[in-house]
Amino acid sequence: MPAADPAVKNAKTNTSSRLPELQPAQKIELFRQMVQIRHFEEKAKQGFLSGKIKGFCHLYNGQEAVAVGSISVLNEDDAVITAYRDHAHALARGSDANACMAELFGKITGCSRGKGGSMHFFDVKKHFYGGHGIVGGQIPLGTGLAYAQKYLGTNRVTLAYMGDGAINQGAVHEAMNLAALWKLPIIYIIENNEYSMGTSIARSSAGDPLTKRAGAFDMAAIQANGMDIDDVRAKTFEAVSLARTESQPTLMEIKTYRYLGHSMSDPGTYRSKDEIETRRKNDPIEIYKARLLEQKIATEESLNAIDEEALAQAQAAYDFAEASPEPELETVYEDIWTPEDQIPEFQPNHR
Ligand SMILES: Cc1ncc(C[n+]2csc(CCOP(=O)(O)OP(=O)(O)O)c2C)c(N)n1
Ligand SMILES: [Mg+2]
Repeated sequence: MPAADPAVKNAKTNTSSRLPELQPAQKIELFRQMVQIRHFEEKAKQGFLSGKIKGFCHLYNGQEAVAVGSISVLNEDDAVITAYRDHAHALARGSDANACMAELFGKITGCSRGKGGSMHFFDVKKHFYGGHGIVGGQIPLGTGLAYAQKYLGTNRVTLAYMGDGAINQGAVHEAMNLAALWKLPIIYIIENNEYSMGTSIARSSAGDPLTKRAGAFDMAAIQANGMDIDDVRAKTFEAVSLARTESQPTLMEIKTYRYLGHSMSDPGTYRSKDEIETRRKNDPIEIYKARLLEQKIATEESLNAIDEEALAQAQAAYDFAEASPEPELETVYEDIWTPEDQIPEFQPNHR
């Protein structure tokens, strides 16, 4: 895949602050997170195929550098919100892998107490606000998070992710209009994996690049290569700096590719095996691994050990999920929103 274009020229991007160079241990941590997500998804696939995970299940294989790279430039109290392909974002935000796997299994130990499933991970303590099944539905919600962050005088920002299909939803444009008007500290990230279910981007979206849409709102825009975690980090950092220092929104398009079907129920008849095999050769984990080796930051053996550890962790999460109990029937009446249950950090007296 060719490298993504540099910043789109209508961008009012901030070039003053520079992305700090990572320490070797931090680089290895990024590798670890991507590998953790890959193994988690492979286990989820196994759970679904064996009938233990039911309902919807959208996997993230191939897209790991997007969630890990972009979330890695955030502060811990910044907000993250995404669509239904949400396992990676929760894990990159630091959610417990056992609780995530248990959510897939519909168990009470899950991050949404087994009542959300794959599409509805949630972890308020990690400032992760879901996991949303309505295409584009998380974008007005994310815009609301950014509005609250600004209104309450916090210096926090929001990353709101969507797919390349979601950018065509009306509510996305309504939200972007308000974010530009009200100068909200939000970064809209389009994860362009080239498909909306079985429809290729060429058949679903007019206008290339998708960041052109930002021009209508005089909003900053930037593209990144989603197979290169360093590029994702650098570009997201620019957008986050603009949001944090000038309270300006940005539309990002991160070019990526998903290796597996849209969901576990997708037979995948709309693209060729050759296409997938070719794209797998540009794997974000392998690219980063080669870079770490070239920079002599790690050895082949040490990275293989991380891989094995991540596999063992995914297996442990799987075992934990299987052994966990189902939610009691009465829990169906719990966790229903009331004013007293509002998220504490968005209460007016909270800073
Ligand atoms: C409002 C709405 N319309 C249709 C659907 C059915 N649907 C689920 S996923 C999807 C495709 C979205 O593709 P994209 O935004 O590119 O995200 P990706 O799955 O590639 O991550 C569609 C049409 C839905 N969930 N919500
Ligand atoms: Mg897509």
